[in-house]
Amino acid sequence: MSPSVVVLTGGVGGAKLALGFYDLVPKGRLSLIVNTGDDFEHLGLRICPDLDTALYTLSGRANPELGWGRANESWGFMKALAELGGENWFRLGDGDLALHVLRTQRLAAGERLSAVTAAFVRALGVRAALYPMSDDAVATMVASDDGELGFQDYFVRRCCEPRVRGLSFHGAERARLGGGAKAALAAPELAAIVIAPSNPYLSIDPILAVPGVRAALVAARAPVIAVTPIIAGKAVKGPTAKIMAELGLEPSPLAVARHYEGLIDGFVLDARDAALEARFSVPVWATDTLMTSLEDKQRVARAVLDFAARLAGGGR
Ligand code: FO1
Repeated sequence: MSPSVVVLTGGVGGAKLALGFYDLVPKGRLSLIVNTGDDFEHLGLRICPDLDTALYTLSGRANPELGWGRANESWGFMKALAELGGENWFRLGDGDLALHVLRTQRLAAGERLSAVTAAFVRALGVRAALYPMSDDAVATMVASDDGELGFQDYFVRRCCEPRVRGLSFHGAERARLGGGAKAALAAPELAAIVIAPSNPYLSIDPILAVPGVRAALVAARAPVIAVTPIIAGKAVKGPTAKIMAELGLEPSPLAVARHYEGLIDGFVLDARDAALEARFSVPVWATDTLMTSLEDKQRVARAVLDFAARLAGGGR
């Protein structure tokens, strides 16, 4: 059987790397385990932003300007909503709305989120598995100077402005890792488990908080490799560096690798930070990790696979 790859991912940054793997790994051999701590109910609809970013990215429908939602979107619904005095701080495009309406309907009819997601994956012709980290509800809560905020309240409504004091993942202790994700992590043909360059605190930690995920990473025969979300002290996108500073951490790839200590067998560092190489406690591979073009995404994905092969050959 051809080798498979599992990617633990949040939103935009993770989806970019996943797209790099999508074209590299034989079709059907890529699995994403996706953060659902950002999910929330809005206007009566179930919104799963990271699952949708992954779905739109792998199906070639992602909005490249926004980083979320669909390309070539129209906004008639939002205009009409605002006219009627509805909440418009969280923007739902007309095409995107169809996904949220259908998902809400199917969940209300008793289907599991993993099954609904798999149906969308098939409908949009994606030949990879997209697993929500759990079918059970987990909500990322942000303890801030302005009190405890729901994730989207913090991230979108408040534009990540409040100072973060801590994060918690409500419901995680009771959440169960889905069967598909569990099987993907334990597959004998697995070549690598990749922790995407998503925000470690907001996007990856909720996945790691689901009971069984950490143990599955430790037990995996394939190397576990994290890709840096920090380049030269800055996040490529989003509030990773700001949150690290607020949590009293130096915004550096070293701190990220330390955060994953005990779980990872290797760390992909950006070439701009190559001077830090000797200070890591796991093997490091330095490369240009900025992913703008499709070629960049494939290049980084290839580097991760080469690194995984080297680590596997070296007998971890
Ligand atoms: N992010 C924004 O910054 N503003 C929005 O209005 C917004 C709407 C939105 C709608 C659907 C969806 O799937 C995602 C959306 N996002 C929006 C992105 C999203 O909430 C965050 O980027 C993620 O939760 C973080 O990964």
